[in-house]
Amino acid sequence: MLSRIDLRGRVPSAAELRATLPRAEIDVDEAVHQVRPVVEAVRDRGVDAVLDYTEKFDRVRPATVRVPAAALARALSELDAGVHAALDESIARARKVHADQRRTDVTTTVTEGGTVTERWVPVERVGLYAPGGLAVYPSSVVMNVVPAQAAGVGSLVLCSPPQAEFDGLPHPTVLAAAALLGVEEVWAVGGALAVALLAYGGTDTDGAELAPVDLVTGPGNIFLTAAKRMLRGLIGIDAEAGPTEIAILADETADPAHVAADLISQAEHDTLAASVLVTTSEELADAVDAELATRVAATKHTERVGQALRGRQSGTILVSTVDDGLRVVDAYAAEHLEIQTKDASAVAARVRNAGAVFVGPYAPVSLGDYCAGSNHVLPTGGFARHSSGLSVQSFLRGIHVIEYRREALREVAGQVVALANAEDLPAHGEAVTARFPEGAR
Ligand code: HSO
Ligand code: ZN
Repeated sequence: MLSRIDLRGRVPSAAELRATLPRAEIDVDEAVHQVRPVVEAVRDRGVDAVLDYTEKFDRVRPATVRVPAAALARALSELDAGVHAALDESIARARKVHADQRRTDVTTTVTEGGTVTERWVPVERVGLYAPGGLAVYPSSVVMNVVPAQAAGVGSLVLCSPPQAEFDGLPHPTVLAAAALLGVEEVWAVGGALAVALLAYGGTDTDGAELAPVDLVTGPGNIFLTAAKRMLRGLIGIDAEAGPTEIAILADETADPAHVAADLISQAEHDTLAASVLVTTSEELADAVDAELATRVAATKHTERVGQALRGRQSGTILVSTVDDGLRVVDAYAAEHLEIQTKDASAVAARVRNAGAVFVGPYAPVSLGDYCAGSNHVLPTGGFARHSSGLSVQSFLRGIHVIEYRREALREVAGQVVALANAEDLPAHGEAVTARFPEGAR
């Protein structure tokens, strides 16, 4: 089922690996082209444009874009008891982990009377996005809201696409998750429209105001990503999210049934989702293929999963050693990386590039999707080489606060002047010497 690349006996360079490894080609710039008129319409005509396009894209025209408080309360009261309990657990675990991520301010005494403090300040107003589309994502509400709240963000607004079958409200489980987390401001708007409305703000049909936000986070389709890329600067954004990816580094000790089940679990998201197995064992690769054949036929979303696994973005890579496998997974920089080898912890400790690492036989990616306590909004498309997943840090800015007394400034006045003159910016130096009319030394 999975295509194969045999790298045994040779270890390509990182650059060569990047070119060889399977990966979906996603053209966000082309999508920017397509969303530009949509974003500009929202900038110019606000909620009217949102509603016109929503009617076209989502086949529904909500009476108001802002979700009424009563709808949130109703969604929570009607939430299935089992799902309610599961969301409670997911929220509690995520809160536990994210509370520990809070940064403390650090003051460094550089010289007597001269200090620099790094002060961590939450972003003031944040827009969070939970996608609709092929699935429903209350878990993404949790993964966005929990770190923002733990960071101390004062003003949070959640957007999720309106659903025709729910009278233009977002999915009730998404609303219930928002209510459970204490989010009161929810707007029924999806994709590029949501990003544009969050960036520019707008006035609802009943006069309710959506104040523009400073930062937008959360995964979505390529059009949402394109709008984020287009509006970056006016707003901050998290790492661009493409189709989901799982890579598994496995040796002969891995259980092929587990490996196959995990590869399928993420293929279930999207026909463009990537499932990549990197293994030292040809026997394991064969056994995983056999498992996939029966499991894909038996799973609910057979079509979608089959397409994702057969797509050019998925495949098996055979390597000679676990060391070579590490080189491969580092070059790939997966959103999710599972380590299913002997001494999995030691192998995992050597990974350099991954959005999140799942260690050993009992940490499948779907644990992290819902209930590990970790965040599931993670960098895809190789962005893990330079970006992190969502965390409390995503919602904070570090402000340097500089406090120098007179003598501390005098001490370094000559150096400031020397550097200012070296840059041919003498007025910079004069701003210091002006404070010492008697001469700096
Ligand atoms: N695996 C997805 C998150 C998710 N899975 C939500 C299920 N629901 C991207 O990390
Ligand atoms: Zn998932």
